[in-house]
Amino acid sequence: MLKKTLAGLGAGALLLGMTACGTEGGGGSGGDGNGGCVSEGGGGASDDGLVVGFAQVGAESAWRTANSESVQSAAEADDRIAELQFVDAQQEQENQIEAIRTFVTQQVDVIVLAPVVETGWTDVLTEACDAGIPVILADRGIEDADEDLYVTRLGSDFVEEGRKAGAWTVETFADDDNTRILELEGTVGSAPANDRNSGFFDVLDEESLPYELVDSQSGDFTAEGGKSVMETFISTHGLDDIDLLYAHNDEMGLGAIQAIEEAGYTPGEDIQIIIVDGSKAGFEAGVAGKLNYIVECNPVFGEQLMDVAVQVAEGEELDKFTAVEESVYGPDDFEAEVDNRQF
Ligand code: GZL
Repeated sequence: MLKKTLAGLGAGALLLGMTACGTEGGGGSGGDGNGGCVSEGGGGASDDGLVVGFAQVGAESAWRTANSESVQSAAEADDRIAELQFVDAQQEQENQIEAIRTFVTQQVDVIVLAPVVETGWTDVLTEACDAGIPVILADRGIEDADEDLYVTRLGSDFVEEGRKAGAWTVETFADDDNTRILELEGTVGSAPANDRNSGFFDVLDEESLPYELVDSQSGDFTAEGGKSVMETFISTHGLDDIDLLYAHNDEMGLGAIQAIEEAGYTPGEDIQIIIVDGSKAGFEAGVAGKLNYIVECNPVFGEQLMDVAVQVAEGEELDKFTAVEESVYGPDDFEAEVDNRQF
């Protein structure tokens, strides 16, 4: 039975420590990182199991909540894991940096980071490396310059997600002489925002679709942000000449749908809408005809992450990136899939 305690950590970050009753966390025994950071560790778990520190982005979306639940329940069920020290960084990079420094001080065996943005990690990941603690990236990535400071990334191929959205757009608007697009971008500087943008427009350009990006702003992956930005789009551009809204996640797309309806337009008809994630709420909006395409981004990879943590602690060589399986869904799929959604 694992005991859960909740303690404040830094400016608003929440530390959730799960420990087997009576079992203390293990010392750092970091595995051999791939690339430049090779620690003398690699001794694997102590007799009690691994102590894993996880610096999570926050709780901004259904996707994030499902991801946290998947990781926490997988750690709780896995006898190889003695303790998961979970920090909700409230979407603030400084909270994640502080959490990593705490993990180093406590000499956890493995650090897992879901980096809120791609840059600003060199110093703190070097500190983890110097302490002999291997780092795994979960979900989002960081800039290539720092790729030697983590062992592997387990998560989605965000460029491919953008390409899938682009391919549907090219097919859907193939006969139009100019497709006018609004884009709701994710958190500024984050890998999913950067890559879902580049993948999408790469395909439109490769296929020579005539289009105009009328406006693009970040809604920070939240419903409030999506609604607010969409209200600004509507007041600035109107919707009469807009063909498509490309929202980088469900929450922003659902927030935008509220704004579109409040402005007297019919989402899914007056303006076609693409969302990325595939939450139950997203599929319910699809069943209601309020959006037109869903690119799946899978948050349920907790068990796979525990396997990777054990492999890393034991110093196994791993590929730099492991993609989780994901699909796409159109209007003919929404009804059949909605009850299968896990978040
Ligand atoms: C993608 C993940 C994104 C989701 C959003 O892997 O980082 O962050 O698409 C979440 O819903 O906020």
